[in-house]
Amino acid sequence: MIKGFIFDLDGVITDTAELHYAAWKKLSDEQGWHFDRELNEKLRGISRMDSIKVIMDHNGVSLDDATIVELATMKNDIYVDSLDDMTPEDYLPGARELLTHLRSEGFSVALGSASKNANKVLKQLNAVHFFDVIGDGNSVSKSKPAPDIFLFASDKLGLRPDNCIVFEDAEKGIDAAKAGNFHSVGIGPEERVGHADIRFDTMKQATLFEVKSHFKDLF
Ligand code: B16
Ligand code: MG
Repeated sequence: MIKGFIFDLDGVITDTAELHYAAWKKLSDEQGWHFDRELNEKLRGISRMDSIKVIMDHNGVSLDDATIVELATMKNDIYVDSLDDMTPEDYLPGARELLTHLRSEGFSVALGSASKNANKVLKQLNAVHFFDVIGDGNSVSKSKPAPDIFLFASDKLGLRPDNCIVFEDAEKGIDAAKAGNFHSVGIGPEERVGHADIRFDTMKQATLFEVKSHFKDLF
């Protein structure tokens, strides 16, 4: 039976991808690196340190570890500053409605995000009260496609993975959900999340009614 829901943050609750893009673009321009939206797509759902390595590989750059950390920190400072402008108007359409509905029906709800800034994002959105457990980039060391962040969340909720549905917008996020034996809902195009148990183009379509209709034997 489904008792809990675990949500990714960027691309599911809110679209911070655009802010990550602007911050990586500023850093890349300063470094003389090529960075565009196509490359930004490859960073969806992966950690900050993995992200900078993808950008460096793409540019044929190699640097010592201390410099890599310094540059990733510069990007993060730009990103965190830009979060100040985020408001409760910045939920992806349908996300707040779904979270409200889950609360009113008494489901357990957790966050399972790769971001180390998830708490700040949730505060800006005024979304903290929707979550019983917050799993973020500080909770586990192995990032998606490893299932660790979702296992952390289900464990803290006191639920087995097969009692939980994971919402994810990233290919590696769905891989992680499957690796952990969670049910999965993909948000986005077929080529990205077509391997989820069920897929919606946007969160607006992913209502509790639709989700229950798909997983009807589990409710
Ligand atoms: P930070 P999610 C992910 O969020 C983003 O999709 C990814 O682009 C970012 O690199 C990662 O968080 C780490 O974020 O630099 O804030 O720690 O989709 O897992 O909610
Ligand atoms: Mg995401």
